[in-house]
Amino acid sequence: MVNLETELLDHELDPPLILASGILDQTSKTMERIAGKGVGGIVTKSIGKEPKEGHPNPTIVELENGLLNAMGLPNPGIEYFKKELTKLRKSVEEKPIIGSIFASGPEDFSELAQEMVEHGADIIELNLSCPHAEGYGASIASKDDMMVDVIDRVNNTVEEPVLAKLPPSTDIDKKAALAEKGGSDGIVCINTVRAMAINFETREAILGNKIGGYSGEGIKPIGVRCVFEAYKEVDIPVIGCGGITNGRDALEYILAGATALEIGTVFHSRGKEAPKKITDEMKELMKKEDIKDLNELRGDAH
Ligand code: RRO
Repeated sequence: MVNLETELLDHELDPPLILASGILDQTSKTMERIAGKGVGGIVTKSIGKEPKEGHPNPTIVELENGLLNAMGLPNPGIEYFKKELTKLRKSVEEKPIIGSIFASGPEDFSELAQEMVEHGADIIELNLSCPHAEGYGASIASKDDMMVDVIDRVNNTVEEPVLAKLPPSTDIDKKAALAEKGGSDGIVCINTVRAMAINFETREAILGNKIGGYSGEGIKPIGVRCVFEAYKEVDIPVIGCGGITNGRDALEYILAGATALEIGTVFHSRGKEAPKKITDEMKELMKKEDIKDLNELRGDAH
C-alpha cells in the first residue's frame, strides 16, 4: 500500500495536494466543489481590505506551456469574503483552509489575518509575490525589512501558522531564510513568473496590463529550483507550487524537498478531476519503484 498522508503544520493532508490561490477560490461554492475533488486542502483567492476590480481585459492568455495572467488582485474585500469563508468552514470541516491575504503594509496584513482566522482559516498565506501589482505582492518581498516586518506582525497577531508565498527570485535561499527568521512557519515557492506576450499582427501587448504572471508546465523547472534552494536554507516546511501537471511533477517537487504541493493551472489543462489524476499517477509511480511513503523521497535529490 502506498501512503500519501502528509503532515503540514499539525494538519493532516491526504493527498498532499492543495488548491493554489487564484483559481476557483473566490466563492464558498467553487472551493467546496474543489474540496470534493480530492485535494487535501484549499487556499483562498488573495483577499485585501477593500473590494478590488482588478486589471482591464484581457486578463488571461493561453500560451503553449501554460497561462499568462494579469488579473490584478480582483477580490470582493474582506467584509464580504468573511461570509464566504464562514460558509466554507461549515461545509469542509475536515480539510485545512488556508486564507491568502495581500496588503501594502504590516498593519493591514495583520488586520486581514485576524479576520481570516476569526472566520475559519486554519493557516494564513501571505501573498508577498504577485508579479504585476504595484505596491503589493512582489514589491513587498523585494524589500527585506518590509517582508520581515509583515511576517513578524502577522505572526504576533494570530496564533495560527503563517506561510510566506515567495516570488521566483534568484536569491530565494536568502529570502526563505529571512522569512523564517521573521517568524514564518512555512514557505511557499513560487508565485507566477513575471512575463509578457505580444501579438505580432496588432503590434501590441496582449494583456490589458501588458505585464503578467506565467504559470503552468513551463515554469516547473523554476519552481523545482526554488524549492531545492529554499529547502537547503530553512528548517520549516517548504510547499512547492508552479507547473505541477502530473504525478511525476509532484514527486519531483518532493525530491527537491517539498512537504506539500499547491496546484492551480492544471485545473485548466486537465479539468476538475486533476487532483485525483495526479494522486493516482503518484501512487502508480511509487508502487512501480516500491516506495511506500513520501518520507522515503522527500529531499532525496540533495
Ligand atoms: O490576481 C492576480 O493577478 C494574481 C495574483 Br494576486 C498573484 O499572486 N499571482 C498572479 O499571477 N496573479
